[in-house]
Amino acid sequence: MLTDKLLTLVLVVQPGRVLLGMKKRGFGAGKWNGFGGKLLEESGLTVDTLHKIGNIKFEFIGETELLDVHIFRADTYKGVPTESDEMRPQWFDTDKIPFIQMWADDVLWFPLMLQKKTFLGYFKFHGHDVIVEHKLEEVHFV
Ligand code: 6OG
Repeated sequence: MLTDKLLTLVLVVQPGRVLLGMKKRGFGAGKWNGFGGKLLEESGLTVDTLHKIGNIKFEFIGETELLDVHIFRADTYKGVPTESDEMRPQWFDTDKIPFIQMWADDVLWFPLMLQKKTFLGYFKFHGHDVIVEHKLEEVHFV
């Protein structure tokens, strides 16, 4: 049986650039990603408005937890991106996003995010690197 684990992911997106954090420990360590709600605070930032842009469910073969990740976009923020024990923030030009050092699903949905589209997805992973099955669709309500 699969149990759902709810998680959030926040991407700060500005014209031509996106803020990512290098996850230093825990789940996804060694990968660039958006920020979990808590990690956004830890990185020295606050955001005013979060736009809900997506929901992706991740299944990992052999594991019983289904990650139910709710994805938000922030267009403005306050504060200075600051390294914490868990995350090292860095801006990337939108044409130089380091997909090779990111979760394999990101290359598929980042283009939708950058076009301000909203989407629903499901990804089944074998280990942490290989996608064996996926669905991704643009929707108008997330
Ligand atoms: P913490 O352990 O930091 O929560 N997350 C994923 N993000 C992407 N882009 N792809 C995935 O593919 C992900 N699986 C989880 C959700 C982990 C953070 O990582 C995100 C959370 O923001 C498998 O609390």
